[in-house]
Amino acid sequence: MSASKETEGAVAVITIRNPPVNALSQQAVESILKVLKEVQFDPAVKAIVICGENGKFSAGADIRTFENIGQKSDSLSHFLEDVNSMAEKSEKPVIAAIEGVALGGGLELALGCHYRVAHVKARLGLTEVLLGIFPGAGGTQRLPRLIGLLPALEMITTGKIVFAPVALKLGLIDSVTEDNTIKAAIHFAQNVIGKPLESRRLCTKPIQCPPNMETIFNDSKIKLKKLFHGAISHQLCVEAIRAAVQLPFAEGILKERELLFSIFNSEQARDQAKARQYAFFAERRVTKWTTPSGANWKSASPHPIGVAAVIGLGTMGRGIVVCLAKAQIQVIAVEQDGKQLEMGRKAVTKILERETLTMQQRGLALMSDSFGSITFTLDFNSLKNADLVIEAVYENMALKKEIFKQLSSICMPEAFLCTNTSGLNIDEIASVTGRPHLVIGTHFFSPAHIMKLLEVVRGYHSSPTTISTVINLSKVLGKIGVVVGNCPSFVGNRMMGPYLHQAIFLLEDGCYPEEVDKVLEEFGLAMGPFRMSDLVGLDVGWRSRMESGLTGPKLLPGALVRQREGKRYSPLPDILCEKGRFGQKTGRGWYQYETVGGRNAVPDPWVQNFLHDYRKAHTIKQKPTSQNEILEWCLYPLINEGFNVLEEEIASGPEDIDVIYNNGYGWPRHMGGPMFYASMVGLPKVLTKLEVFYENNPDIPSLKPSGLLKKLVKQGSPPLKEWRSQLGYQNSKL
Ligand code: T1G
Ligand code: NAD
Repeated sequence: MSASKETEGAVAVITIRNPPVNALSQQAVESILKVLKEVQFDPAVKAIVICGENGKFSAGADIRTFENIGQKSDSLSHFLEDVNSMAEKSEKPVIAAIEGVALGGGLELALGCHYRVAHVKARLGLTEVLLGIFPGAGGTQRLPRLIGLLPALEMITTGKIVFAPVALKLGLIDSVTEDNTIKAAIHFAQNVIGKPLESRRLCTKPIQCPPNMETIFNDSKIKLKKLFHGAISHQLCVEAIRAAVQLPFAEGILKERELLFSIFNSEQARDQAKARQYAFFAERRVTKWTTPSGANWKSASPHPIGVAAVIGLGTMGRGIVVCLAKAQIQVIAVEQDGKQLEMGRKAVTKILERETLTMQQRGLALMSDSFGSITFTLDFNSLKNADLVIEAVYENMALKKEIFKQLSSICMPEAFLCTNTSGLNIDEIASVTGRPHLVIGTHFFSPAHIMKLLEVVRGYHSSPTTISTVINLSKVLGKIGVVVGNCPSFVGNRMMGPYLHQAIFLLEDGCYPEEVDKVLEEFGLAMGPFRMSDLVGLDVGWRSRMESGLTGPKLLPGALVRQREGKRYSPLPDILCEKGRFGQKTGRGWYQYETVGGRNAVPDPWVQNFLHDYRKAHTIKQKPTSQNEILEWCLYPLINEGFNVLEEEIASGPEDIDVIYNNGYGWPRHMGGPMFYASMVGLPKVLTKLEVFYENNPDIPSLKPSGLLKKLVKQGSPPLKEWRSQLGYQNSKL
């Protein structure tokens, strides 16, 4: 952990060294400060270049030292600002040579430099807000002075990362190179030796401000509130930028410090920061997968995938084709008939056109001007060339088995066979093939080209190489793969079950859809259960309930309306479907929409009357339910199912579940994930509530407290990072 100096003629090159990402620990910053002072006083040095070792400038403050988030990051930020200020005041030009990443404090350091030269593939951003804090080393004061108020507001409040070509357009950097960045920066430095530096010091630069600034700040706060419900750091970013506009630089720096300090002084803001930082490390943790049999990320090597095939180009298949093509993988896209093939082709082309536009806007076209080629075909024999096949046909076991049987005889013996099923038994699908060790679930989320999550469902026979190959593929696709076990609905959807049932029971008991949704959306979920059900389509669940005889023609005669096999059952969603209310796709569901396919959910008086009549017909007494009760009724059963999932070794740790919820189910990151949230609420409280719920509702089995939850409480509720050690196999072979 150090910074070293070499000289190239009159140019001193300071290299930051703190692998793997040159994070700015206290020691690293001290070291930079020391070398920077040294070169200031060296008469032979006429210009200074700052760079990072191993192709990375710096990923900012060392998050590993944030355990005591308050004190550490606060003092580190002050210290880093001293370095930035020293670089800025230097009488010798200081040039940042940016390769790889300049994020958070890394970019703040670069902003203290007089010039910035970046490699074309470098990524730059003030990402602190995503960790629940905000730039505390002058970033909120310097960035608006450099690139203007509006772009700075966007970058700082959202943590947006830009690639070098866009950074150049924004004026964030002075030069882009495709060659050796350090050499380019040295060359740049030689050319600016002796030139006046005053205009290069951002601390002296005025901010160009539009006249309607107050409106801009207020609108920004409203927008951020909608995007990140209840998240404090985003709002504080706006205040810090407001200070940059209203105050002289030195006072702005003090205000930035004061605001940062306010995060550490507020319990809620501190908890949010802890949750975000936990979520960051949880995503890294899940890459180190392990299975009950002892296979793990270290023991298996992935196979590269050059050619992939997708079967079925419906909602999911088309998105999957796009992901693969964008990752420059050659794709064979197969459909069952000409009409579906043509529809699939058109849909894929349209998404790719949109993606190209977005990539151009983000300055990415320079790097990847081509997608992997796509062959659209009806010919299953073309699958013989694929290294890996992803099946995405209708959710029907007989059909899937038929297809896997065919794949087993057509595909190369070493080809991996994946299914996108959202909950069917992987082992049953694998059983019809001659290679169950190469069969695995790849559960993408809709829209597949956007959602970051991939549940990788290991079957009983899935080999470590198969798991490793799919996890590696998820990285290549820019996704986060989480290895889970094989059980009905896997992890995410399985935990959704009790949550959705409970939300519907709340309607029977007196709530309205908009009331329940509001509570969960204010909590921070991207969508409440009813808006989400309307988006997915109520018919999806209805069909599966009909299939399993819970409703429809297969329902046994004499079944009670509100009970199935002794358990509480609500027929409300079935009745809505019988009335043709499938959600957005029919313009009516739990809400009404302005048009068929409309997205703007409006409370529907019809639903309110219907619920009123239903309660009356079934003599259900309307119970008043507080907002907090709604939250607990919905979230605690979901969390309880999470503990069951852990106990059954379906997920290997609480981090796995939280990563799934943060990336696939719109769980707010500043709440960490459902298991992290449970640990913050306190396990004894969650358990006590569930015990009461279950005692009063013995006909709802999902309320029965999980054995693992009880065990953890009995052991004094250890911190989340110790839960794994309570599970059967975790970490045993790591
Ligand atoms: N500190 C410590 N470790 C870090 C780190 C950091 N800032 N960034 C990454 N790592 C570790 C990571 O845990 C992993 O470790 C390894 O590096 C490789 O990362 C003063 C207070 C840089 C884009 O928000 O976004 O500056 O798991 O697997 O996919 O105002 O990591 O192998 O043991 O993610 O190539 C702001 C966070 C800090 C950047 C690389 N900085 N990092 O992605 O590899 S706050 C950030 C990232 C701050 C200032 C404030 C990404 C990456 P391990 P990786 P990657
Ligand atoms: P879909 O109905 O939109 O598309 C299925 C496609 O498969 C259709 O285009 C159909 O023509 C094609 N197909 C059917 N039989 C075929 C055959 N024999 N050969 C080739 N193509 C055939 O379905 P979807 O929503 O894309 O779902 C596909 C799979 O993904 C299902 O298993 C589903 O459970 C799962 N899934 C869906 C979602 C979602 O939100 N829609 C999310 C995750 C997983």
